[in-house]
Amino acid sequence: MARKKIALIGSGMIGGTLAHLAAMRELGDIVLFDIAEGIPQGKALDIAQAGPVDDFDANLKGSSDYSDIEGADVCIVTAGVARKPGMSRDDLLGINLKVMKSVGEGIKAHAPNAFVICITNPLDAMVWALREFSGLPHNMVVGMAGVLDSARFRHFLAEEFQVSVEDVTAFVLGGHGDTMVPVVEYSTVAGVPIPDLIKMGWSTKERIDAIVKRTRGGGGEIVALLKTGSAYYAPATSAIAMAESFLKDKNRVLPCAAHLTGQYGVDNLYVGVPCVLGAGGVEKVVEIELNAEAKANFQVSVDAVKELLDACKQIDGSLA
Ligand code: A3D
Repeated sequence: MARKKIALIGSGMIGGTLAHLAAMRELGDIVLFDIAEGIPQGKALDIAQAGPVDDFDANLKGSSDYSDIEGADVCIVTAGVARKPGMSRDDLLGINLKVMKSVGEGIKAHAPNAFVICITNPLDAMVWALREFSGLPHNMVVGMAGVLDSARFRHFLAEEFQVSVEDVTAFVLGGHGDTMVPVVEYSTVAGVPIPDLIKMGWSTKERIDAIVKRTRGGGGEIVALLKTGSAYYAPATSAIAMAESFLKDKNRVLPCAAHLTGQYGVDNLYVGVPCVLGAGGVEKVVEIELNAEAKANFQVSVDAVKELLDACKQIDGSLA
C-alpha cells in the first residue's frame, strides 16, 4: 500500500511542528509548502535528518510550487500572518483572506480529494473562505480550534482536580476566540460531570469560573509570554489528532469548526461543534443539548462569526 501524503501549507512555527509530529508518527510522506524561499526546504531536510536517530520512515520535501502537493490525502493550512502591533483585525482579515484565496485555488487544482484542516486565524472566517475558494465538499474542510481549546480546558481542570489529563474530558464549543463556550456540564473526570464534582467538594463554582475564563484567554496568555508569536506545540498536536482520525478512519468525536446546515439553529456557517471524524471527513455533527446559559453564550459566539463573514464579503466581493 502506498504511503499517504500530507501537505502542510505554511511552514512556519505550526507547520514545522506538524511536519515533525507527522513524521514521528509515520502518518505518511510530507510536503512542506511555503512562499518563503528556503524555509520549507530547510525544515524538510532538518526533520528528515532526525529520522535515522528516531527510526521513522517518511519522505519529506520542501516546496514553493503547488504542483508538489499533487494528490495529497490531507492538507493542513497555517499559511498567513499573525496580528502585529498597530494592525487592526480587519487588516489581518484582508491579508489572510488573500492568502486563503491562493491556498484554496492551489488545493482545488492539485488536491481536490484531500481532507483539509484550516488553522489560520481568524479561524472560523478563514475556514469558511478557504472552503469557498477551494470549492471542496463542506464535509472535507474543517477548522482546528476546539481540540486545542478543550485541551487547554482539560489541562487546567486536571491541575485543579489533581488527576491525570487522560481522565478529564471537556467540550469547548462556539467560535475560536473570547466568545468560545467551555461547556462545564459536559466536562467530566472519569465520567463524573464537573457540577457533581463541585457538590463533592472537589472544587468550587468560583474556581471553575476562573478556569473557564483562563481557557477563553488561553491563546492570549501564551502570546503575552512568547512576545514574538503564538502557540504552536499544542495547536499542531491538535491538528494531527484530527488528521489521524481521518487517515485511520477512527471516527473520533472531536470538536471542530464544521459547516452547519441547521444544527444548533445555525445555517451555512462554520462554528465549533463536536464532530465524528472518519474516512468521510466530517461524518456527523453531534448535536448536544445546551442549557440556557450555554445556548446564550453559543449565540454570542455565532454572532461574532457572522460579523467576521460580513467583513470578508465586503473585502472580497466574490464571496458575497
Ligand atoms: P508563522 O510561524 O508566521 O507561519 C506562517 C507561515 O505562512 C509563514 O512561514 C509564512 O511565510 C507563510 N505564508 C504566508 N503567506 C503565505 C502564502 N500565501 N502561501 C503559503 N505560505 C504563506 O505562524 P504560525 O505557524 O505560528 O501560525 C499560523 C497561523 O495559525 C496564524 O494565522 C495563527 O494566528 C494561527 N493559529 C491558530 C490557532 C487556532 O487555534 C485556530 C492557534 C495558533 C495559531
